[in-house]
Amino acid sequence: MKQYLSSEIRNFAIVGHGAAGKTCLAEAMLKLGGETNRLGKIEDGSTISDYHPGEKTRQISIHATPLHMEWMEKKFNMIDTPGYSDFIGEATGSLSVVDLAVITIHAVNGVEVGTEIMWNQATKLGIPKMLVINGLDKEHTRFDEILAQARRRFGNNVFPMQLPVNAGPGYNQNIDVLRTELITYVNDGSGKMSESELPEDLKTKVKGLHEELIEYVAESDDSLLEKFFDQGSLTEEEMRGGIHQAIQDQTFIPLFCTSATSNIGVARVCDFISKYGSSPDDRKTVTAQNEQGNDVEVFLDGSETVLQIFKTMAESHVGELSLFRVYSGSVRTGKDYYNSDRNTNERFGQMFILNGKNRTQVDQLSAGDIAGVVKLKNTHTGNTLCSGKHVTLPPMSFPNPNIHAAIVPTAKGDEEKLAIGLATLHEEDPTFIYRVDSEVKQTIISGQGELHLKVTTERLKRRFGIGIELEEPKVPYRETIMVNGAAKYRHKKQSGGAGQFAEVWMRIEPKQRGDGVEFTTLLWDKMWIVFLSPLLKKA
Ligand SMILES: Nc1nc2c(ncn2[C@@H]2O[C@H](COP(=O)(O)OP(=O)(O)OP(=O)(O)O)[C@@H](O)[C@H]2O)c(=O)[nH]1
Ligand SMILES: [Mg+2]
Repeated sequence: MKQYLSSEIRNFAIVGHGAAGKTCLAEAMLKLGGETNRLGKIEDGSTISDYHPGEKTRQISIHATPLHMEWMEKKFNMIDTPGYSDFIGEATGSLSVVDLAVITIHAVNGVEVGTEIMWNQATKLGIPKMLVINGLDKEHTRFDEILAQARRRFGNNVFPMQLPVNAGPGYNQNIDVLRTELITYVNDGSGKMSESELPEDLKTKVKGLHEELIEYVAESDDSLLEKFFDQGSLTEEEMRGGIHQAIQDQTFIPLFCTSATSNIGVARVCDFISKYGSSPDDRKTVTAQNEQGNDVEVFLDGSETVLQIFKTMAESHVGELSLFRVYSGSVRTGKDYYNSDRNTNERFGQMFILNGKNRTQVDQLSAGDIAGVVKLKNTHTGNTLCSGKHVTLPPMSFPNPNIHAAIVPTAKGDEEKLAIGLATLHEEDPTFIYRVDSEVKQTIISGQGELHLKVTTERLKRRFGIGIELEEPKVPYRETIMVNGAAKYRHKKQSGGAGQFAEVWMRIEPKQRGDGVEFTTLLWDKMWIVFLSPLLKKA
């Protein structure tokens, strides 16, 4: 595999609500890119991206899957992410290492909660976005409504680069707004297309939009604006830089139309990403910290290597792989890099680029590229490795867990296996957390939702051969004093000799929450008065 320059790389994540067609879109791209010769189906469990057993049986994506292909001499590093909210950490983690978010919207359901979450996350990370309305071959699609909805939610700068001509079963034509032409796709899944002149009625439909697009682009650059006033229009060539800049500035959010399962419209999405999409050159610097804890800039064209591990995968067919993105310099097999988070050196062995479970060996990578390296000794997700001055890139942020369960091995003596299994799964998925609670004597696992815990514990059983059961986590029983109370006890004993007599008075009063516990004893002649304040310590 050739070594690509940063300007030739397109790193993007395909994100969106569950079942919007992200995996099918990735599959159609891989078919176009020649990485597969048949369009795999979700229903058959035959897509390149959803290859894990849990994904095949449930017919949903569970893991972020790195994929790659070449399109118009550009290397696409794409990450297909799950849309199901339980696996949101996979999607947010992926967004933090790409330069473009391809947000997929369901052509019938429109903008959904997962669409908005991904939009907001990409915005937070400062990543440019493009939208794809997918599934336009379905019945009851609502393109115009969804476009209006997207504009309401995401802003009027959402702009349709294409319009579907015959949405619904048999869909195979789009209007290309940039070129004002009709694109007709062959309905055989090959993604092949032909361009022709627009019929008169469609020409009028698209005329206004085309002019709007030129104005948008002209406004992104003064010299283009001048040309626009001189010539009254702009050619596609002249618009190229303007479109790229407008996407970077997010003054313009392009929207595309596809049917991923029939490979309609996908080729134009690839063309667009290749010509106008972000490359690592658009994020030339990242801020890291030096050993003294001061901010320092890491430059893409720097000569020393800086890379970050964004995901760890440990699977039977690949062994343990650490996926990384290079932020500066280049990376070579056989070289040592310093892990600044763990203060240890790591020798880089074999490196691979992946397409689901298929891997291709690479020996050298340029800044901006993404790949995996086989088992490192002591490196974990989020760690920075470097060759020059020691720097640490900001840690990746993951959502907090919101559901908990207690896990128990069914066989005696499996406790150690369980500990190793839980540690491995946490390493692969930082949103899966475990801890041993010594108070209730249970091992508590935590995650994003019931399905997340179910899927993760299934992997624990499958991969580590441990029989386990899930139980409700116990709640430690604690009490507190809420109201005032008083009691009196009299002790009297006269069984020969000197008699015994005592009286105990006790008063209990609540203190302010968090003020702790206070015991006061007053000894008063033969009478003891005991004041007890509440047991508020742990309440
Ligand atoms: N008719 C039609 N069905 C589609 C299209 N794209 C996806 N589907 C179907 O929609 C379902 C979900 O597709 P996926 O590609 O798994 O969707 P996803 O967004 O990857 O789903 P998650 O990763 O689980 O969030 C599957 O049954 C697909 O066959 C499309 O363009 N047209
Ligand atoms: Mg998927």
